[in-house]
Amino acid sequence: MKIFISIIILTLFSSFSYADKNMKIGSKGKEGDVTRVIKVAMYDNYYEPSSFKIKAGETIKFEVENLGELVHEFNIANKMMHIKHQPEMQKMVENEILLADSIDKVKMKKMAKMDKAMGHSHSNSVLLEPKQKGNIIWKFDNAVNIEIACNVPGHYQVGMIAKVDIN
Ligand SMILES: [Cu+2]
Repeated sequence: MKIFISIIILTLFSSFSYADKNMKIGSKGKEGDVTRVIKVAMYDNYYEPSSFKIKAGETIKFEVENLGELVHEFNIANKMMHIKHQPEMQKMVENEILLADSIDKVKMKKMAKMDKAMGHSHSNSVLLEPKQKGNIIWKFDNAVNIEIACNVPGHYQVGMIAKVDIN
């Protein structure tokens, strides 16, 4: 019973802390609505390009490639969401799901059954091992104060943040 309750609390906590529907960050976009494709490279610890100019309402496909030697995240959110997401990433490190240069996918899947946050399944984020590629299609409607950042522990703190101008 105790375990059951803590699972519920964890689930509630992670859904409140991260996937807040009232956050004005835009929403997951559809392939057919894509108006522009932007290629992004992730290095240790920065993005190339390091800033983005976006028109309000635009649907962008980000083709992200990790060219660094560490695991990196490309996460479209705002500062508050990044700060709230960081303890989840820290917990993934503590559970040895998230390693410096790899992700233990088997452990990730297993842990995600107990704690959804450990699955790192977010439509606004892609978490990539070195040499991996991933895409995010994002519709920038009703999006304010956006930051694209990496929440692998320590990376946000050393400035792995890309500025996003929306107008
Ligand atoms: Cu990073």
